[in-house]
Amino acid sequence: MRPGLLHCNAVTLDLSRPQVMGILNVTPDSFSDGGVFLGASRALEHARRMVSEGAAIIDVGGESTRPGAGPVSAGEEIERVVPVIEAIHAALDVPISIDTSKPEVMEAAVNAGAGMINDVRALRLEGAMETASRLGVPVCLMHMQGEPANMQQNATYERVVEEVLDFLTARVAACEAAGIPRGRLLIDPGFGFGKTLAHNLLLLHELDRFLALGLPVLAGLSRKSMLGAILGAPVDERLSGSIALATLAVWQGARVVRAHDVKATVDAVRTCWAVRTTAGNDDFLSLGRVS
Ligand code: PT1
Repeated sequence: MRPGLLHCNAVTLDLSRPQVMGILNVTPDSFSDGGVFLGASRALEHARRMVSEGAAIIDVGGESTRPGAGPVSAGEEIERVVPVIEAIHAALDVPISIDTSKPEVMEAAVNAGAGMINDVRALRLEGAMETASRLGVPVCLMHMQGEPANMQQNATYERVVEEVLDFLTARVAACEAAGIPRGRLLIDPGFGFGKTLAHNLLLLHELDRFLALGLPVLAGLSRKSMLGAILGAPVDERLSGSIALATLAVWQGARVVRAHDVKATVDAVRTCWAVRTTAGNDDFLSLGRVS
């Protein structure tokens, strides 16, 4: 088994180079898609377009986790995501991740064809760890302080990078203890999840320190409010800023960039990687090493 190849339910995700994860929100209140992709056929159409633009994985989410978002029941989440996952799984040979924290949704999504779990709560909900272990698919563990409903109200850290690193290190150990091997894990510092602009900037500036865990790093920066704060731009005018942040993340070693604007992000990621891996930088090709 080649290092950097993740097996996602009969399809593989090649993380020997950085890849783009295309965002597919199936929530009525999606923060920038406005619920436009409700309905499995429209969702499939959007997934097909993202794959044609170079997305290596499609992230399907039925619970909004943007700041201020409220909770959704497991039944509602399953009703939103399962038809979409079934449609993509039947039509496209692309890995599908399920963006959820609920064990019932993880189970229904993997049974419908999802091949990865993307959990912003890092398997901390009751039953999530055991379910993810039993399902046997790769898992992305993300850091969040608080809950989406209130996470931006009182974000405090003494040393944000160290605290996020310690949290992820502990969650990786908990996964290993529960029978999820390291080779099945990705880590994510959780940009915008209980972090001020200063925290987000420092986490991105120091992102290469997360490579010390020896696991692929995922970065979700697309259209986020840190760009609103930097640029003073509304959510539909953050493309150039999103591309700049994606480029910086890949330069620092991120292997998955979660993005709305797939074509532009794929071009930026490929270009950045060409420079990053040119003569003298080939040690950067091996996962988890800082050049
Ligand atoms: C993310 C992520 C995610 N982000 C992973 N999954 C969201 N692994 C959903 C804002 O500040 O970064 N990594 N799933 C979307 N959540 C947010 C959070 C959207 C903050 C917007 C903001 O604007």
